[in-house]
Amino acid sequence: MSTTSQSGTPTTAPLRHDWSRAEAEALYNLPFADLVFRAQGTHRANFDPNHVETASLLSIKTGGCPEDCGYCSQSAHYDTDVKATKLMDTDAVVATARRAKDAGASRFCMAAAWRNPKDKDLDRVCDMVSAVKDLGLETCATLGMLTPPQAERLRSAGLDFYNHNVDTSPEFYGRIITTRTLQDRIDTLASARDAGLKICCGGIVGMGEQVEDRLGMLVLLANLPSHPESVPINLWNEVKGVPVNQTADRPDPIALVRMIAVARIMMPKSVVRLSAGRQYMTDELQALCFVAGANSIFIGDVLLTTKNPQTMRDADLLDRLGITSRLDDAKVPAQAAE
Ligand code: SAM
Ligand code: DTB
Ligand code: SF4
Repeated sequence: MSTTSQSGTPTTAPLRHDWSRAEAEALYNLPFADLVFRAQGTHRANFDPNHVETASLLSIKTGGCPEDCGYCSQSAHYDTDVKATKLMDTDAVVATARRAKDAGASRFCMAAAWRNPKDKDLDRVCDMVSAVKDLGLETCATLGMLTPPQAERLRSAGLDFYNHNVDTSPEFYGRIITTRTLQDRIDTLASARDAGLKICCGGIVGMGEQVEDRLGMLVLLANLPSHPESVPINLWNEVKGVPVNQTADRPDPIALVRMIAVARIMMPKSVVRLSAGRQYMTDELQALCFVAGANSIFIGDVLLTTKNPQTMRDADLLDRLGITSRLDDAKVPAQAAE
């Protein structure tokens, strides 16, 4: 069924993979009300506008990473406060996943600070994935670059989503990371997709990039062979000791809403996650992002190494907005959930 919004724009038009920068800019520069109206129309045509997905993150292997991502607390290239740890035990991961489920998470994402997993580590991650899946959670992993056989093994173990971000525009990419190329990332996304995994792919804003870079990133994502099922938009969470400190520039809140709206319009069926950086956002800004089409958040006091809003505060905000989520049927009170 195709519907037409009051602005005459079809809201369930076929998915496009040929977006130009000029088109993205034209959307971005619409008068704010027109842009948000159009994004909300697209959102309503594809999703319940009053529901958000709740994902929970766990760093299963922290720090000591050989990559030089200039925003990251876990890179071994920089002197940050993060201490490197070994890969967690499966039992501890599963216990954390169970708590996350009870606290209202629908998806559990396991993250490791690797350039790529070694096959012996992947055996253990596959065990974790199977056990977390058995709890009835959606599973996601983010482990760095994957070969096609590694992606297939993860899929066979029960992995639903693979998170691997493009991070920024092709033009700005080299200013942020030198140890792996954007093409490396695109190759990993292809391996994951070919193995039947759903893709979670987005990036970061607030590192000193221009609006054109943010739009360039959205065009890159929308023009992938298939749209990522999940698109995380991270606002850079400040980390001491990394190079991005020298360039960081938090976007104007209205610019962030505009970006979310453009993401919603260009990738109408993708879940857009308001990811890192919600700790800096007011309730009003988050509410505007939800109206503009964001429909997923990370819950829990910490992301990987940085802070996230308290679950109790999230539950209260969603309640005030009349937004449903799995937080509504959490088994444990939000303040005790962490
Ligand atoms: N090591 C794996 C990789 O990079 O593919 C997985 C984990 S990595 C932490 C996942 C993503 O988190 C990065 O690609 C980046 O987009 C985001 N991220 C990392 N540090 C961040 C920060 N300080 N603020 C916001 N987002 C961040
Ligand atoms: C994503 O795009 N955001 C998450 C998840 N994928 C792995 C990570 C955010 C990390 C924020 C910085 C930290 O806590 O270290
Ligand atoms: Fe390593 Fe991932 Fe951090 Fe880059 S973002 S330094 S790959 S943990």
